Amino acid sequence: MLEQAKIGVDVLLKLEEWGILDQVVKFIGLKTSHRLLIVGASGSGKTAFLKHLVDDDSHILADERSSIDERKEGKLQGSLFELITVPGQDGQIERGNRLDVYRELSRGEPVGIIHVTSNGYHEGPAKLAEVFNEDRSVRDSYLTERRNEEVKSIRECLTHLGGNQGNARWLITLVNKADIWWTPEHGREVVEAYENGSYTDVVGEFFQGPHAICRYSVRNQVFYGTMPVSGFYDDTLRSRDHDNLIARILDLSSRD
Ligand SMILES: Nc1nc2c(ncn2[C@@H]2O[C@H](COP(=O)(O)OP(=O)(O)O)[C@@H](O)[C@H]2O)c(=O)[nH]1
Ligand SMILES: [Mg+2]
Repeated sequence: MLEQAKIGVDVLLKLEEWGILDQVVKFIGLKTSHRLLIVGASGSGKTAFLKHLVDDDSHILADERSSIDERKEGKLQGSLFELITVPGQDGQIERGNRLDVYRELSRGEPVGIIHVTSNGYHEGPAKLAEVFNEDRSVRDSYLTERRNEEVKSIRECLTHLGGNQGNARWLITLVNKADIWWTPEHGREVVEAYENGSYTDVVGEFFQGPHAICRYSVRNQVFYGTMPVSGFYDDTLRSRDHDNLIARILDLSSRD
């Protein structure tokens, strides 16, 4: 979704396949503006995703932590999208900033929410010994703890923006970093855990609007410089997942 981006042919084909091309064409003709909130646990990939969407530059240093919200604007076929990330950490400053942004977004026009998750593969300032076993596999305890953080982050967000009176219009759960966890044998299970597991129960408690779950990967990156990518997630899948996401954003934003 680059500055002044046009909708690509593959996205149009997808919209046609879903039977919503007319709805989206009508919507983009209105050239309206929309707010998108990008939330998620620290290290799940929010900043990289934002840059990837707007600047086409996803290079983020692993220890580049943001303590306040980051905002960028992108135009897609004349419609303006304002994208806002909030910091994921638990520190006082970060939490305060996050809650300020939620309060701001609870007023005015409804908001589309993109929850960035990554099956627990959060990369940040953690010590390698916390993340890896001696044999260099990732500790189950690390992944479990980080997956709990993912649930915590969406619960907190929907506490403020969900509910009958809430300003959340739709939710996309981005299951990011597919380059790490996607394999033909087990990749589907990872996505299903977000579709059917306790994650969905928590979402359902606070939000009854439209919810889509999208596999995604911003880039290939060796996890903590230690664990290589799975090798099954190639550029064809990456661009297909990206088109699917853009089509889904257009679908959800253009519904009445
Ligand atoms: N392997 C992999 N790493 C990613 C992906 N997206 C982001 N990262 C890396 O994960 C780390 C944390 O990303 P960042 O955007 O800072 O996370 P944030 O704390 O949620 O803003 C960075 O080192 C990113 O380069 C991805 O799709 N795959
Ligand atoms: Mg960040």
